[in-house]
Amino acid sequence: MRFRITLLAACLALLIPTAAFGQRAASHVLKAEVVLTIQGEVPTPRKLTFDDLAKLPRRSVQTKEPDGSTVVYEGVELAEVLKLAGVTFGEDLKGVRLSTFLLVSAADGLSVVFALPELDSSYTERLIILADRRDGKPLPASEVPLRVIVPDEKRKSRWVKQVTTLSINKGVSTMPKKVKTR
Ligand SMILES: Nc1nc2c(c(=O)[nH]1)N[C@H]1C(S)=C(S)[C@@H](COP(=O)(O)O)O[C@H]1N2
Ligand SMILES: [Mo]
Repeated sequence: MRFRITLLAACLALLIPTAAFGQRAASHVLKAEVVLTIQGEVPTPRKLTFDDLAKLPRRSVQTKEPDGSTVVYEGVELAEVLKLAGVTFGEDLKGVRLSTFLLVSAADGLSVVFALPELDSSYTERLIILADRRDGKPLPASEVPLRVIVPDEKRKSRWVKQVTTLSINKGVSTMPKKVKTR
């Protein structure tokens, strides 16, 4: 009996610090791990970790489920993330740049298109975010590490789950010539 208790105590003594260290190590690895790649026609392609994203302002949006209940998603503004790779908005977003587009890709292979003005607060009040929390909790496993939230978009087809990559693609526009008049 005594031996068993000693053995149990020894096991616990060994396990507790190991578990605590494991947890610390795991959360550290998660924060330093690349969660998002920004590539394509951007001035500075980036590989971002959660630590990089944590430096951006937090934004939250309230969305409606089909049954009428509300869900609050929280994360960072998609345009702010693209700015980390040198993508510019506002006054700069006009002319030939209006034919460039963002492709958001997910771990399961889904890729979805957004036009840049859809993300730009100088064009629209709608705030499209890359969320990492839902109703104050981490995203469900089916949506991690990041999900695009498009408030008020009635169909959720572009609410991409498990986002891995943002790529900016060149459009086909050339500088517009003067329209001919007679
Ligand atoms: N990665 C990924 N995201 C995705 C999809 C998908 O197939 N893969 N389906 C989309 C579609 S068509 C819908 S309707 C919504 C469903 O989201 P919900 O489970 O929150 O209702 O997720 C969207 N996001
Ligand atoms: Mo869907």
